[in-house]
Amino acid sequence: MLQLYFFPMACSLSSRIALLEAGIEAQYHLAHIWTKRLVDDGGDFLRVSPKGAVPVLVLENGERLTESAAVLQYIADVKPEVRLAPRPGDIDRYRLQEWLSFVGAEIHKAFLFPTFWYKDDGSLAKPRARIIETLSVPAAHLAGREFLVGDAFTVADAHLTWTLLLLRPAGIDIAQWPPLAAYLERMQARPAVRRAIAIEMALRKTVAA
Ligand SMILES: N[C@@H](CCC(=O)N[C@@H](CS)C(=O)NCC(=O)O)C(=O)O
Repeated sequence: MLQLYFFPMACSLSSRIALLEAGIEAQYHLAHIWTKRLVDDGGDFLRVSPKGAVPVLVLENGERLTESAAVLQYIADVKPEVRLAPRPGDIDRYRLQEWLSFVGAEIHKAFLFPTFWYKDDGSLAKPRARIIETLSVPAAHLAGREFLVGDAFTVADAHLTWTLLLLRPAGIDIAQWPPLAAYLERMQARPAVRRAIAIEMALRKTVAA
């Protein structure tokens, strides 16, 4: 069985969404990303992954895979019939990777990570100004489109959805991009997305911020 190391409402949420969307049963382990301890048994998360970051996916053969873009595509490829990713070789597979990179680098690491990691120590003015321009890119893309890639939900939607959920706590009002606000509402209406959020919001209360 696949195993996912996660932290509630961190970027590993998109991997949980993908697993639920695909109907893949998995074991979940809560890794505390600040203390680097495993909540189950107090073990050292750095022994699971020297990166000390979630997500970590443990494959059936025991290999460990990190980095959301890789983990999400792996999950999609376990159940190709669910079509959470276009087939390898299809131009849309590269579109998917294009969006996974954009979400991971330009939204997650350029804005969300410094905002939640460093809090506001006065150094966040530039990322805050830039995120407004950054988010106008998916907003324009999603005007008149239901999903990021093609005409069905993919793991890129799971990943963008996670970042959009964190905008409010990061002090950014999504209402300034009506296509993004409507997209987030549609994504949150999906049973797998709702369930993933409910599970992790309940667990969030058990870990100190
Ligand atoms: N490039 C990685 C970034 C993973 C990442 O930054 N995860 C955060 C949670 S959203 C984390 O575990 N941070 C702990 C740390 O960096 O020490 C990915 O896309 O998966």
